[in-house]
Amino acid sequence: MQFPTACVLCECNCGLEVELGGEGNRHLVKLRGDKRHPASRGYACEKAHRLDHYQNGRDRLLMPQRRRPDGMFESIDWDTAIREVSARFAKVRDTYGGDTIFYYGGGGQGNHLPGAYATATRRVLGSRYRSSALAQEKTGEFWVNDRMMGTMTRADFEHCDVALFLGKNPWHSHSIPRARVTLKEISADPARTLIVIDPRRTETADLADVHLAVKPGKDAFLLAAILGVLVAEDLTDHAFIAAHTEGWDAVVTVLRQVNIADYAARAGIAEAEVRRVARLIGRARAFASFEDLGVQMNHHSTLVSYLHKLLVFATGSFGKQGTHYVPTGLIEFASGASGKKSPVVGAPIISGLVPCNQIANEILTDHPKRYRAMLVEAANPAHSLADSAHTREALRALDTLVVIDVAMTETAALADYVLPASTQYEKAEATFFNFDFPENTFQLRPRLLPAPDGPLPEAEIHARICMEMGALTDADLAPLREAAKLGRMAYAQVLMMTVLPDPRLAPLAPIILYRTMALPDDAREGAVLFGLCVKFAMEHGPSLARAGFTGNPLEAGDALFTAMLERPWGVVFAKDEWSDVMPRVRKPDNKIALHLPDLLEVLSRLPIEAAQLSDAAFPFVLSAGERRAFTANTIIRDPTWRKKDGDGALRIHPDDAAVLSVTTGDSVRLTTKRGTATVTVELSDTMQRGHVSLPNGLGLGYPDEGGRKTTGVAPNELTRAEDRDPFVGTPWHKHVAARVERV
Ligand SMILES: Nc1nc2c(c(=O)[nH]1)N[C@H]1C(S)=C(S)[C@@H](COP(=O)(O)OP(=O)(O)OC[C@H]3O[C@@H](n4cnc5c(=O)[nH]c(N)nc54)[C@H](O)[C@@H]3O)O[C@H]1N2
Ligand SMILES: Nc1nc2c(c(=O)[nH]1)N[C@H]1C(S)=C(S)[C@@H](COP(=O)(O)OP(=O)(O)OC[C@H]3O[C@@H](n4cnc5c(=O)[nH]c(N)nc54)[C@H](O)[C@@H]3O)O[C@H]1N2
Ligand code: SF4
Ligand SMILES: [Mo]
Repeated sequence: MQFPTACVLCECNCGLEVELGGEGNRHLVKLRGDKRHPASRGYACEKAHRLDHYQNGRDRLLMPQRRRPDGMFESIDWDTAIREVSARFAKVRDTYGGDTIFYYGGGGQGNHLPGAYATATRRVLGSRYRSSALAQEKTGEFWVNDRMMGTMTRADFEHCDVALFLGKNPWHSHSIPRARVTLKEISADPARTLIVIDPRRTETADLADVHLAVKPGKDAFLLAAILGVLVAEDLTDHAFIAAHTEGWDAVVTVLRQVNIADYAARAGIAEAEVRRVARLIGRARAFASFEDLGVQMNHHSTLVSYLHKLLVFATGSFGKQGTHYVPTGLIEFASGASGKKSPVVGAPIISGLVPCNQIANEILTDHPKRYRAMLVEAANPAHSLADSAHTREALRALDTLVVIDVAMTETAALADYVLPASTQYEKAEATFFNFDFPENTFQLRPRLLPAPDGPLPEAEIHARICMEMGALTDADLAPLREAAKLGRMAYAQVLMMTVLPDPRLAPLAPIILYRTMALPDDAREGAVLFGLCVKFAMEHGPSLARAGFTGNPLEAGDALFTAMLERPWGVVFAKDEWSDVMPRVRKPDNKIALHLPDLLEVLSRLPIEAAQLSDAAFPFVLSAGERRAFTANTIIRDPTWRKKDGDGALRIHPDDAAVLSVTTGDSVRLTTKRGTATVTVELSDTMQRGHVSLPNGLGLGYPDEGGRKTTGVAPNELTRAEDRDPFVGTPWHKHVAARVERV
């Protein structure tokens, strides 16, 4: 039997058909791309075939763990765990205020439902501050987008004629549906052009028509030079700029001052190549582009995000097929700055998230509003945040650390309580990372196999905590349970009349739905989606109707939810028109705001700023955390899942290796301002001289004969929290000053 589910190793969540087998029928033995999935349409990369290493990891947690006074963990039963965890949080809340309880995580690449249920727990705890990995990658882009458009954009690579990947290697990291198919199509078509800006000759660059091997960290110069050419050679879209934007004149004034030859040289690219690329982009029929970690975790990251957007808008590459669009999401999760600041260091909160690089600083202080307790769910900050040693110290300094995870992670190892979650194949799950256009899809994956005795789905854990803390009683739930027996419409009406208008109950709606809805057992954790479907129907009726879900919001939302249950391989929930895009710009008269004075100011003094960032004592630039064939954050902990690059080698140019007299397989000492590590090298002429790279997701401990063995280097043992963007605090993980020495 083949069951529909999805791959959980990257945000694409390709639809899969899976056959179970092996011991107890608990192994994912045969996996293949599911043709019925509306976005991935049968596509899957090589990683999906290794998913059983996730489902059947050896460091799986089966019982709640409590730290004993001697520092060791002991197993406890769930009643004790829920009682004690609730009491510990209540004590922190009642003594110091709920705003000292910090929430981190809420989802990973394949699971976003925990975060939806956690909103209830956060409310009960009075917790106000939170963060997730987005605040160390995407918040710069969110901030720029919000100021320019009040919303976000994505790009239509399937229909573009010129594609640009900026600091992004979709061959391995994906992030767009069926990435390799699309890349190969663009590459093979003589009428289409693939441009890659990356210091390394990546697998994507190998397919490209133009590869600009920018000097690490110099993208701001390169983009400024490209924009300078667009202006100097009059390659901009005057009609678009006049009709749909504000503030171009101020931008042009600065762009005219860009010394194109000098900036191209600083970026390490021949001026003629810069001009060629500017012309390709300026004359494109449909230009689509994507920026990612290579620039978002690098010097001048917010400035680069801004320049990148200017490139899109100056060429009118927005709102028509093959260009950029504003997707219709089931929920909206990206927003800008609220003006709210973090309580201790006053860091800007973007999209509701405290910058990751400031979290430890918010704890390691005697400030009265320091975070005292933390709930971490589906994330591994002790490994993924900058400066692991500093993060560990901060996590240890908390009164209470509770971790909800499937495995004994680096973060769980520091916790006071670890609550074992069922895996993503042992409960219903979904993600909200669906951004396609004009049709957007959503997959509610039903449970594939039962959880073993012990672990619980997060929905259940949050429900128990909320009930234990007295926020919700059986009396509150009784009317809904009764209504559920009468069918979904009757149920929805009681929900609308009794729960939503009640300020005490409304924030607990996710838990109430989970506890009272009549649902098939294998989709129970999907309950929260019912509320989201109805909310979506209220806000996006026309998109939903075009996708075939009609009626009043309750009927249309219910029809969508029903379709999710009936089509577990995925549903098209929104159909849009390209003409819908422009009106989605949430600015006066729907006009895009091109003039961001603070960022333009940085641009005008770029050479001075850049000079301050170099450091002669460290001749190498380390990209700490590259995506490779067998990396998937820290989702799979078993090192044998990797078919190649088992230890996660340090890639280095052969000429640099020759100077050091080392070759592939040798060990070198890698030193940064933060730490030092011994690592195996791999010679690779895809690297530039002076640039070395380490993969992400390595350096994990895993049970081995006679103890735990760590494989590879954890990148954040080598990074510093202060190396971050001055505006929004995103880290510079792709640009770590380093030294490499022979051992
Ligand atoms: N296989 C795999 N896929 C993944 C993941 C994974 O762990 N493994 N993780 C997922 C996640 S969470 C994310 S956020 C995405 C990230 O996806 P990507 O951003 O594509 O991933 P990276 O490999 O970290 O960085 C991309 C590129 O930036 C380049 N780069 C380094 N320095 C510079 C620079 O100065 N300028 C420019 N222009 N480029 C530079 C690197 O050479 C690299 O090719 O991947 C997702 N997909
Ligand atoms: N130096 C450096 N640091 C980086 C990066 C880099 O490129 N370089 N990349 C950054 C980026 S882009 C990202 S996205 C982050 C990723 O880092 P994190 O956001 O910390 O997340 P993951 O490593 O994906 O860890 C996911 C966790 O979820 C657990 N898990 C899996 N399934 C379930 C489940 O069903 N329920 C629960 N409760 N837990 C589950 C896994 O065991 C794992 O512990 O790392 C960031 N850190
Ligand atoms: S790793 Fe990403 S691209 Fe590969 S199969 Fe899984 S979800 Fe799809
Ligand atoms: Mo990420």
